[in-house]
Amino acid sequence: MRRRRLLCSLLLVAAAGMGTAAAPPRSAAADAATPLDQVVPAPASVRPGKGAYTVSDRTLIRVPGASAEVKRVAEYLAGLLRPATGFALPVTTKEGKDGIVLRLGGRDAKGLGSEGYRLRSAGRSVTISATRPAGLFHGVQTLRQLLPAAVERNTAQPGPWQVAGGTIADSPRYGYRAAMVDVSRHFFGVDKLKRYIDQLALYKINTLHLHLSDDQGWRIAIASRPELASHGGSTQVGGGSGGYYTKDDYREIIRYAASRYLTVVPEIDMPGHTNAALSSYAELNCDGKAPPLYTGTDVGFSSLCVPKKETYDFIDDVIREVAAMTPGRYLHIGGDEAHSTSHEDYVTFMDKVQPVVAKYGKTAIGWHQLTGAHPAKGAVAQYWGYDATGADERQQVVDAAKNGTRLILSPADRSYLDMKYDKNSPLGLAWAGYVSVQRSYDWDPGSYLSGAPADSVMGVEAPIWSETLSTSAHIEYMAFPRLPGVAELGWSPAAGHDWGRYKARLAAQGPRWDALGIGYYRSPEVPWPAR
Ligand code: TNX
Repeated sequence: MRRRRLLCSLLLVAAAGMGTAAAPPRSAAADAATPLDQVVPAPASVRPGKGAYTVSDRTLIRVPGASAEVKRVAEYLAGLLRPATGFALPVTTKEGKDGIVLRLGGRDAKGLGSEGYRLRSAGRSVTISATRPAGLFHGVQTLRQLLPAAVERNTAQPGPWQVAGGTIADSPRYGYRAAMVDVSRHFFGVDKLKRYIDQLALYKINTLHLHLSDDQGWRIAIASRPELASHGGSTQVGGGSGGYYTKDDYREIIRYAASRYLTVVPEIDMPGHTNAALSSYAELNCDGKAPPLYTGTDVGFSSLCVPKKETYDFIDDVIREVAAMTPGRYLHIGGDEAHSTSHEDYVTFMDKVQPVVAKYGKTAIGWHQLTGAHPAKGAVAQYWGYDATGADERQQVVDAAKNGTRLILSPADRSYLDMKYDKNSPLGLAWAGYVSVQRSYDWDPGSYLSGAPADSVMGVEAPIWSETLSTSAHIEYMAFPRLPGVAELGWSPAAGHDWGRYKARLAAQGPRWDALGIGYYRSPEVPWPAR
């Protein structure tokens, strides 16, 4: 099998090489310009046109009559393009028909929703129109992918910098397109999160879910409960010093994510996955004794003490402070794998905690076990089951969806980026099986949970649990090339879903990741161009 794969990829490489050598001579424009439909996620609609726009040393980035926010998007675009092109690319509010134009409002922006955009490219200009700055930002990501991969390098490259002619009209299938990082099992500092946020933005992900607490570490400073961070955050899987975000760190993550049009969803996991908290405050334990910190990778052994009043004082403090620091509307309360909490206690606990989330102005998200209790009105359940998930458990989720609970889909055997690709993966876990690149892409969120109303699906998420991952390189090796597939499921219309065509588009992202310094897994399922 391995030899066959190796042979296959050698043949592909050989074929790619031959193709270039044997191709008839073409104009530089045709060679350089990426067809408008060759981006990830696939745009909702593409109309190819004539000619190509060339970014040059005379190109202006125009933001006619623009707000400060649109100017920031324009400066972001300029910041992306300047290093590799070597051009000045000044941002100007002057009207004009040439250059790169970012336009808020106008006829072209109509009907594309709060995140959609229209991109028109022709000989003299590329214009991106949107009703909201988020749409302009997503349009900028498309424009970026239409330019050669070398545009991602941070030193001057030869070009030419051409954008194929035509029109893209694009808007997302789902409003919730998330990636999760488990910063508890291993801590990832602010700079590492910023790096990942930049990578998520390239694929139009709009939500960053942070798994901030678990048995191995509490990662967010809570002023009324200082021991949570100072003690509970002081280690991680395998030992070592762990870490936590100060309130300023957390605000900086939120600010940076917002600058890339991502909203942060904080998760405080409870009543299980709480050893770090139980170790920090003895009163949270039914026996009043604080357990030692934990640096292993077992799950399901810890629980807050459900009958005690102290537990709810604690939860009020934590949710109040986290909610106050979080501008987004969602607050995730975990609720998974509470194997050390009786079912009765679990239901009691969730009945008491959900109103606290509402009291502080947030909407609760829980892992799908919440549907086995009484999900509050408006609550969201995040499905993380897999093929082996029991029919009853699935049915519970489906029934809740029929009763109005909205769903986020992150099936473990599809979208878990911490699952190994195959038996040779040096990192990751395999409890949900191996998750190949095709497997992570080849499913439909709209029909995945049969019986759940299609409109109960709020979106998709790609979580990355960090039991085996401790560096940005680890995250990137597991996320690339699977993350873009989940991003496409969240953004692109179901009608265009096609693994065969997708893998060709995905392959073209490889040189971009090389330029960005992303050490991705060169899966043999994908026809990567030769390096
Ligand atoms: C299950 S998914 C968990 C996590 C683990 C993960 C590892 C979920 C809600 N709980 O505690 O880290 O598996 O893949």
